[in-house]
Amino acid sequence: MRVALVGLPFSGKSTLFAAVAEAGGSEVHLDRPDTEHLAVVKVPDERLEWLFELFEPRKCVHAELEFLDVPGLDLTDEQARQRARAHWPAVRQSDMIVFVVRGFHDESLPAYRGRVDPEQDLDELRTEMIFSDLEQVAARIAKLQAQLKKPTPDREEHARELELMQRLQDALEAERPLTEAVANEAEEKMVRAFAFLTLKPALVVVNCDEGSAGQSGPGELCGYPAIQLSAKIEEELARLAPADRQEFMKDLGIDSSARDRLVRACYEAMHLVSFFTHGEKEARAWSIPAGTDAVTAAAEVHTDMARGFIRAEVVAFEDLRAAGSEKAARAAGKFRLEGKNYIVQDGDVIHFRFNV
Ligand SMILES: Nc1nc2c(ncn2[C@@H]2O[C@H](COP(=O)(O)OP(=O)(O)OP(=O)(O)O)[C@@H](O)[C@H]2O)c(=O)[nH]1
Ligand SMILES: [Mg+2]
Repeated sequence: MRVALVGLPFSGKSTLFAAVAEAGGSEVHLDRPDTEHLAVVKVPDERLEWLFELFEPRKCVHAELEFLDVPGLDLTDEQARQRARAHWPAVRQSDMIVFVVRGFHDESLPAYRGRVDPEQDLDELRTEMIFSDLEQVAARIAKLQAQLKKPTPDREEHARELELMQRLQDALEAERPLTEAVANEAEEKMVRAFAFLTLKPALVVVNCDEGSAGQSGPGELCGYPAIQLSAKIEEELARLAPADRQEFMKDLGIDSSARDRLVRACYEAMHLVSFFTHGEKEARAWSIPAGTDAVTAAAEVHTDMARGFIRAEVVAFEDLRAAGSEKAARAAGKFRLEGKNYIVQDGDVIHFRFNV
């Protein structure tokens, strides 16, 4: 899963990116400010660490999330805007968008358009995304209309798609969310290849003043879920030794690091859940969309496990932790045998039984 950090110039994207990447054990080299940078971040999960200590396999393998640091989008003049638009394809290839907006005040760093106003910044970004999606929709409509003039065998399908694209166009022009315009799964399939920006899960990070770093923030902004943090403080935190970090965080009233909060918020926005597997070799966390069935989850681990799926032996993490050991959890009747259609729950510890 890839998360794109998107924002207007100098909102603190690269500072946040560095903080998250460094805390996630990955080195960052921000040598070129005009290109995207990618970092792979381990998803923190104390449940996985608990399992690792209990079962003592050789390795502990965290789930991973990719963060893409996108250069700031300057929309103040046409030339800059052209350059900004060159970054949308990379954002389209990402699974979700994190808007990083400036909420900090700093006289030495002139604010974009002379304002520190997260809502207006978000509105400007959203308008640009709508514009970009509209262009794609218009191009597709023109193409479909041309095709419909010819007696091709796919006429019916094209007509259906044209009707859908026109509906999307109406929604975008009225600044209504595309999620409302796409009516069902079949339509969702039809639009998937376009990777519309305004259809992506999104989250806002308000990069606030250092003094507000410990405050919880607005919760929601312009209809997006929002969190608040100070990128600058988080970057300093990420560089400290873990022991000093705890103390510094306590002083500032920060209860969890930017990486932890951001990753958690991204999981929520993408509706991802985690399940765990363990064996002699490793204890491992896996991420899947909420609502995934057992056989699809098994395919994540190994295609053979899905092909030869017999049963999933499942214990909820909290039941295992409460029992204290696998043996005790079994004795308490906490292990279940589930079939292919079982919907995997967040925190399930699973042993797949299969036969190939
Ligand atoms: N005071 C203050 N300055 C910050 C904060 N975050 C970033 N800055 C400063 O703002 C400037 C830009 O930070 P970057 O992280 O490079 O911002 P960016 O959004 O990546 O910038 P572009 O990629 O050029 O759009 C740097 O001088 C940072 O030190 C913050 O939370 N508080
Ligand atoms: Mg940057």
